[in-house]
Amino acid sequence: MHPLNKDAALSADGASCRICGSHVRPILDLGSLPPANAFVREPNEDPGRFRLLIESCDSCANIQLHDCMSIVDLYDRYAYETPDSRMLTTHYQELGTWLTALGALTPDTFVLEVGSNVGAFLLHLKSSVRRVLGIDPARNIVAIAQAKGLETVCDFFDERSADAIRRAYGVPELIIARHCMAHNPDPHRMIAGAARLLSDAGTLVIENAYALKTLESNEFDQIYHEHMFYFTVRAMRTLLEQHDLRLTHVRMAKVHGGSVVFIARRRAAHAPIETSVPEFEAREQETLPMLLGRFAENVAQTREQLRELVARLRAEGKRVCAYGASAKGNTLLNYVGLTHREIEYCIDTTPGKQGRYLPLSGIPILSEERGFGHPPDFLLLTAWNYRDEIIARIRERVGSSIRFILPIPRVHIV
Ligand code: DWN
Repeated sequence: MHPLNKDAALSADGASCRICGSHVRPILDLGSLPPANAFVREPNEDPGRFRLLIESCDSCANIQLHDCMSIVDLYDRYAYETPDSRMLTTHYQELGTWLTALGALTPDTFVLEVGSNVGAFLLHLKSSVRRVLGIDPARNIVAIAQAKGLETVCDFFDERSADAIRRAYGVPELIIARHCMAHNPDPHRMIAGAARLLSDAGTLVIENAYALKTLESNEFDQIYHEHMFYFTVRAMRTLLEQHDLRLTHVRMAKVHGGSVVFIARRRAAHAPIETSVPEFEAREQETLPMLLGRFAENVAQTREQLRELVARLRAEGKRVCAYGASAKGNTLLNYVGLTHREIEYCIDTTPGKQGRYLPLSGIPILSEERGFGHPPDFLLLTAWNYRDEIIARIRERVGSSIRFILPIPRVHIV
């Protein structure tokens, strides 16, 4: 694991909104937890702990992490590889169909994906467009994408790298940033890069976990150091407008616990604004204060319920393991206080995670082969966002003896 610089990692900007500069107020403090993808080689290895405090802005409805770790420390080497998932594949298909219907994706399109990870989405598109290019800051992850034959630049995306891309590859008609716009303390830098590089009639697509869904469904485990923003539509529009970009469409997607897809074009292109934009914003205005107000209480309740449930099962002699060494799983386990004493091991299909331990909780990560050798009684689904496909696969493989603990939206067993 890449060593974290514990002294120089944090940067906090007083208490102002990093999108519009207004005053922010605290919403929820999860305490100090390890970085969620800091899988360790030894159960007791200390990856450092950093505060997870989120705050909200009444002016632009932005929700943000107060303390931001250095992005070099977070992404120089990176543990997350987009998994093979039926749900994600379906999402890529639906997203492609929508973008095609909007005229944003044609056989003549050059697509740049920001935060392209191992290239799952670009591989899906590659044969049907003119050119695909990825950019991602994690060296180990870029090497995997390149080995699949995907052109991928290893860098952070901003105005500087946007200029380098223009010089080396030309101007993309479509820039897509899926689940990475929140991964930077200053999203203005990424948006500025897109605004500089995009073709005049081009389309910028941003996908991110949707703040309203995170709050409504009590998905507090989405809070970790990589997620420096929890975007609402209003906050995203405020951000885009500062770069002469116009938010024209908004749409929900089922992936990652409920995501939102934003479409933006240059203001000068005079693209019409779909009714989805004001509709989403109206709903946010109506419900956000109430959702923010009760979030901390819901989170505390989940902690108590999950602790009690696992303690009861263990007292009854049941074996409890986890499935999915996800980033969110580490927030869940460490905030709730579950360790290798309660959770025997965690199963995950990512080869690079197997053989390591979850940070702080010290839970070993095993392959499916090893994990299902002697199946547990209960699996805590720490990758609950793939719930249906994971449960179906395990039932097919191991039978129906295993039961599943779902932590979200309320602790329950299926
Ligand atoms: O924003 C982010 C999201 C999109 O991805 C990142 N900051 C980090 C990452 O978050 P995560 O780790 O919570 O994402 P996933 O995709 O929910 O992680 C699922 C984990 O479960 C992965 O380690 C892969 C694993 N998995 C598995 O073992 N078997 C997943 C599936 C679908 C499976 O069948």
